Amino acid sequence: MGSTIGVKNSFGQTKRIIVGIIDGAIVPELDIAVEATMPKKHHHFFKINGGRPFPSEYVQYAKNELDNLVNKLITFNVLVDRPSVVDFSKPIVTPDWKTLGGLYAAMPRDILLVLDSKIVVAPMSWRCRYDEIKSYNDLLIQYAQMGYEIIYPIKPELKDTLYNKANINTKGFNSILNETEAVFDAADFIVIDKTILVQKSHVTNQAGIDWLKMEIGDEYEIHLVETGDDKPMHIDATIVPLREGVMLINPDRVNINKLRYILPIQFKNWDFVTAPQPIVSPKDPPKYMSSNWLSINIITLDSKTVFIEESQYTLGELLQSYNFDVVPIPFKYFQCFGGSFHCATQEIIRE
Ligand code: DAV
Repeated sequence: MGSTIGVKNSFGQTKRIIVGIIDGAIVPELDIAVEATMPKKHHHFFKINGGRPFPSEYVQYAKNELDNLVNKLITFNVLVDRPSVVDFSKPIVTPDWKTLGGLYAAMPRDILLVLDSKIVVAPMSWRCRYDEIKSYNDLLIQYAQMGYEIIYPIKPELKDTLYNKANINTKGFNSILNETEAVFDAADFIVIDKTILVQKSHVTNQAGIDWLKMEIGDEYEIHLVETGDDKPMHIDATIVPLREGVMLINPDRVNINKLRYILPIQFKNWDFVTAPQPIVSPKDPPKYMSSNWLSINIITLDSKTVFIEESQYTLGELLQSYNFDVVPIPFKYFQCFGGSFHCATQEIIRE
């Protein structure tokens, strides 16, 4: 390994990446935060199974898919790190509240925001994710020894007073979070060199964005992006930068003309590419925690190579027409858990 650390170029060659694990994944209970974001048709599943393990056959298949993804990354000479297995089956207890259990360490994109050689640990707003960082502590110690600066915001308390229950079912997006403390998930941010795009969502509030501005604002320009996502939680199935000058767009959530208008000047000449509708089969396992738009939750390893779910061939054809080398990979069972390739990974070194 050379001496380079950090993500030097957002579209550069990926050299080191974290891939999440699905071991011991626990179903979150249907609290306000989960109810606000999870598909209505699965609310009953959360109500009945909250605090218990996810169906073991889905976990096992997803684990195989993750291992296959890791092997694929290795063939591209990428060094892969994995979080540690911790027990998510125990309740999380604070003086103010108690959960039935934790969640998983499947989605490093949600919890770690990598800004060159700074790693910000997201102050997440789901109570079941309060201790999720434990799975990453061994890695963070290693990264600190390599020269990364690990940044911890004030840990949010996540008291009842943070959540506006009345906003769960309003028409259009009204966040269930108020501004009583700073919270965000890293997956609501897109980092393109020194520009950061961020959306407010049901897991990211203005106080969280302001905290990040205060922490890194001299070095990075942070731009708020509003989309038409009426249940926003993470921006990475809505707008997906692919390489310098090319951004994939979810046409159900984003009006390209509006987006072009609100983005800063450096995006004026970018190609905004309309993604095809997701390909869905009745035989697909349930997407308990997301929409079908996980189809565009893809990763670009460098400015040419893109990993997509193998069933999304219309997306593959579109990307090929933009001169990408498309690598189709099976990932349907992992998608039961709320993410796809982008959520399941976090680049640590990119040159
Ligand atoms: O359902 O579109 C996907 C992103 C999850 N990290 C959705 C959200």
